[in-house]
Amino acid sequence: MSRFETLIDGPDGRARLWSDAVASAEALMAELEREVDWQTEFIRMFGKTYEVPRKVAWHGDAGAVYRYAGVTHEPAPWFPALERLRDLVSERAAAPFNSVLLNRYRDGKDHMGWHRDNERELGEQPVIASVSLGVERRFEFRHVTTKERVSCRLPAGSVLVMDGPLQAMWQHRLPREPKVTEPRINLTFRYVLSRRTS
Ligand SMILES: O=C(O)CCC(=O)C(=O)O
Repeated sequence: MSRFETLIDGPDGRARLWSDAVASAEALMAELEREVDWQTEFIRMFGKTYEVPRKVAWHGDAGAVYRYAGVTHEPAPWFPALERLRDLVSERAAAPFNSVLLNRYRDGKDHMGWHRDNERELGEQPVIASVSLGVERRFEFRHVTTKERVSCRLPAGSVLVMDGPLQAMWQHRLPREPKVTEPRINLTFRYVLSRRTS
């Protein structure tokens, strides 16, 4: 197994980064740009509707329905490139995944604010594996009580695995980088516990 860097490791969770885990990252990026039905998403906050500053898609097993920020995501089916990535990150993380959230950042103005992946349907201590393609961007963690920060860069082909109580104890974000003009795609593989029965 290839080498990784430990970004966070302690009683409040763990984050490990494999910088060069995905082969043919450029070709994969091009395939996802082409094949994925990228959606514009809107969220409602403080009585107003905002366009989310990135494009999104949700793929996974039938029934892996995921709700966040008041939005319900019905999964589109897996396709071979996503299945190959799922199997790769599953091995790195030593955990199964039944779904993936894809985010496409058109440039450095697109971003994701501070949040935790702590929705109920992800369970108590979710394992999240995050694959980056395209332009390198900065990624930050902030501890919820001590406010300690940990920052790293996520290059194309990297895999970041977050596990243990990390999602309870640390927030994360992808900040704006106004000088960045190239796109980036991120895929966060997750295991959604709730399955719709009807
Ligand atoms: O694009 C990224 O690296 C961050 C994605 C993320 O935080 C998420 O999907 O919850």
